[in-house]
Amino acid sequence: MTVPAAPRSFPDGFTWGSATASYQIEGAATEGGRGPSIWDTFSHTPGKVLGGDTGDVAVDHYHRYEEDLDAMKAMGLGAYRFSIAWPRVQPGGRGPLNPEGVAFYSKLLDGLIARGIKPVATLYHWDLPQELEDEGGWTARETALRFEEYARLIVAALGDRVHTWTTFNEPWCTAYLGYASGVHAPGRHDGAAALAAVHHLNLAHGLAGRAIRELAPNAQLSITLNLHVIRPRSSSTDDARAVQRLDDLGNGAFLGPLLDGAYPERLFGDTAKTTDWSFVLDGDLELINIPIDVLGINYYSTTRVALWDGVSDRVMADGHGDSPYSPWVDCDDIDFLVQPGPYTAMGWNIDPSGMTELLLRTSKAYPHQPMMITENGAAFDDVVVDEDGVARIHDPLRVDYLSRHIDAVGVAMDAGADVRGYFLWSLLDNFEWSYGYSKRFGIIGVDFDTQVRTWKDSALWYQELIRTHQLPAI
Ligand code: GBH
Repeated sequence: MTVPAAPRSFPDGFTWGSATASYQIEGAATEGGRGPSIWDTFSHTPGKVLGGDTGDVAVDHYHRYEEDLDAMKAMGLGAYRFSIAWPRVQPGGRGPLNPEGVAFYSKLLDGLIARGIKPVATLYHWDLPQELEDEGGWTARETALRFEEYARLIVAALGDRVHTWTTFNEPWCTAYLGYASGVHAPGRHDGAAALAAVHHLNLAHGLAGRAIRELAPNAQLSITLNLHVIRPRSSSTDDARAVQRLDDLGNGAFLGPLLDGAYPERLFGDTAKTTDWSFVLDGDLELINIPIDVLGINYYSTTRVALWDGVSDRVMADGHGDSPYSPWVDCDDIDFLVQPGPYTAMGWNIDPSGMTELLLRTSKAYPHQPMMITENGAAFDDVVVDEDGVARIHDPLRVDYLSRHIDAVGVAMDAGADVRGYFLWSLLDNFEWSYGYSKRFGIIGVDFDTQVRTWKDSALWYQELIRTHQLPAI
C-alpha cells in the first residue's frame, strides 16, 4: 500500500459527512405505528443473522436522536446521510402516511438544520414493508409503482428541508444479496428473481426521481451504488472476460440504464439461460435515464477473479457470507480469489488504490457527472480502555484505513475526478446486517447494553480533519 502524501488539503466546498441507515440504528421496531419490514422478518428467522441479533432495539437512535445530533454538531459534520424507514412512514407500503413516523424524520431534519448540517436522505436502505414482499417484493413491477407513491408522499411532506434526496442505497445488494445469494432479506435463492429485481429497482429510481424533481425542485437528486472494482488474476483473455461479465452484472446493470439509457448489450447474452429480460417494458429506459445531480459511490474493497479452468480446485473467497449460493447470477464458472491482506474485521482486503481507480474510471466514463463517496469505512476490533476513570476507545487501524482511503479520494481529485464529498461509514456502531452486532463500523462506539456512546480516537481524528480540511500525516 502506498503511504498517503500528507498533509493533504481538500477544497473548502468539499462536504465532510457521515452515514447511517434506519434499520441499523433506530430500533423502536414496533413503536410509533411502524409496520414490519423484510428485515424484521429476516432477523427474527432463526439462523439468518449471527447470534440471532435483530434491529428491534439497535442503538435506540429513535429515542436518542437529539444526543446523536449533538455529537454530529460537535464533530463538525457538514452533512448527515440517513435513511427513511418506509414501513415507519407508510406501514404496509400503501395508503396515507403515518403522521407519527413522519414526525420523527421531521424532528430529525429540524435538528440537523438548526445545527447547520445538510440532510442527505435515502428513501430506501433495504427495509421494504413486509406486505409488499408478500406480493413479490422487488421481483414485482408493482413494487416500483408503490415506491413512486411512497416517494411522492414523503417528499411532499419533508421535501423542502432535504438537501439531497437519494432514491436507493446499493440496489446491487437488494437484488443480488436479497434474491440470489440470500444473505440479506428476503433471503431468496433465485437468479431470475434477482435480475427482475435489478430492473424494478432501476425503474423505481426513475419513477421516484421524476417525483422528486416535481415536488422538490431545489433539492439534489442522487442514487448510491456499490460499484465493484474487479481485477483479473492474469492477463489472459479468459480472465478479462470474467471481469467483463462481473462488471456488466455488478456495475453496468445499474450505471448503464441510469447514465447511458441502456443495459450493457452483453448482459442479455450472459444471462440468457436465466431470463429473457421481458420485464423491461417500452419506455422504462427513458424513465430510468433521468439526469441525476450527483452519483453516490460506496467503496470498501476490491475483488479478484479468474475464469475457472474446469480442473483446479474451486475458490470461493469472502463476499458471499456463509451462503453456498453466489450473488453473481450465471457466474458459476468464475472463481473469486483470496486476496492478499491486510484485512478488516469483515475479512475484506484493504486496498485504497481501488478507491482511486473507481473514481477515475467512473469520471472517465461519465465526465460530466459529479460524484460523492457516500460510504467508506471499516470494521475492526476496537480496544476499549479505562484511562483514569475515562473510557477511551483506541482504533488506530480504523484511522489508518480512513487516512489511506481519503488520501486515495484526493489522488483521484488531483487527476480530475469531480468528487463533491465524503461520507464516513459509520457515525455509530450499529446492526451490521447478517453479522448482527458482532462487527463495529462506528467512529462513535456504542455499548449495546447501556446504549452509552463513546467517541473513538477515529472520531476525534475526523473532527480535526473536518476543522482543518486537511488530512494529517499518519
Ligand atoms: C454497505 O454495504 C451498506 O450500505 C451498509 O448498510 C453496511 O453497513 C456497510 O456497507 C458495511 O457492510 O464479493 O462482490 O460480494 C456494503 C456491502 C460489501 C457488499 C462488500 C458486497 C462483498 C463484495 N458490500 N461485499 S462481493
